[in-house]
Amino acid sequence: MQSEIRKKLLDAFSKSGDAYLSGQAVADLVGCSRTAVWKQMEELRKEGFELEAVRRKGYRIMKLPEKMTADEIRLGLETEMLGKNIDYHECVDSTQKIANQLSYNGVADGTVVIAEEQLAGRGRMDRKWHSPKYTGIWMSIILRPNIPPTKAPQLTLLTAVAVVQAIQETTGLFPQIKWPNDILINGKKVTGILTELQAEADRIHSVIIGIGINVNQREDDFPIELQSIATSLSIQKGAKISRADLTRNIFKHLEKLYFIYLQKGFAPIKLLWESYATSIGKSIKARTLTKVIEGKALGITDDGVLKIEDQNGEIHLVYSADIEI
Ligand code: BTX
Repeated sequence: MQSEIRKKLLDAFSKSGDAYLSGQAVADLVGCSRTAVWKQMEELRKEGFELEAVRRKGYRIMKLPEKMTADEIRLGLETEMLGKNIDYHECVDSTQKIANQLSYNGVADGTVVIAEEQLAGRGRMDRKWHSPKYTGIWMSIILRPNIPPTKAPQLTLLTAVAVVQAIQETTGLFPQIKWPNDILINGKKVTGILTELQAEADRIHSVIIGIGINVNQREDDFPIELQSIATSLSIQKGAKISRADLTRNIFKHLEKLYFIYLQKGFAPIKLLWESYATSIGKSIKARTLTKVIEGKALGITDDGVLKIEDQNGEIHLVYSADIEI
């Protein structure tokens, strides 16, 4: 109940922008007493929101908190289902672990687990994902699409497109995608995506999409071994970036593409993905678990599988690999 009031309250402030909202107007919009409104305002203040209260005019939000709270993300959120339910944590081992558990317990489609810091952030194949406090976006999104498990890799590609679009909209930077899931700026990794499944042989229960974005790290916030391969949006932009704005934009773009995908399939997403891909048409080396394939990246199949043509003209389909360009 309290959180419902809070959601409506933030919704009202999102719509009012810089204008003041009177206590009575808020109470009417939210559908509760003025005392309840006042209590919620105090809660927002405790979270770090700076609120201005002016007699006979009402309230408005002056400054957002340094931390990326769930409420700050909700402020101005335009989605129908994605991010409506946010499970926010200060510090966790891995948001994937929590999302897996929540998903198993039947939580709503579009639920997102977000943490300010991860102590054991996971990459693919049990690799580590460096996730220091207050600097990045570390989140796991739970989706329940009605698709066979074989199609799940398409959602990784779809997510990469959504993240690129959201980064462009929020920062003006132009990232590129390296198959299947790395997002790079100037050749350095700014985002990693990890997709995990809860499924039976022919049916998906849920897809858990883990997204890690380096947002406000400085060069020396990265461990030495990552400094030559990783970067953050703020290093590239030369300015601090609002993590809440970017998160909200990711929800917006991801939901839009996801709805298109559910209606029309992968074809429209594939076109977009190819337009952002850095490796297509180039000579690449794909390291799979069992072998190394060298050749020209021709593109992806309708299922999101990478096609490589080697120097003998033989076409290889690559389902999972690390790519060197
Ligand atoms: P990946 O296997 O493609 O990339 C992992 C590799 O990337 C590491 O071995 C390391 O070389 C490098 N790396 C580690 N941390 C960073 C970083 N912060 N920036 C750039 N490069 C790095 C990519 O796996 C998938 C990552 C998903 C992370 C999200 S965060 C939220 C969710 N929870 C969780 O535990 N994982 C996901």
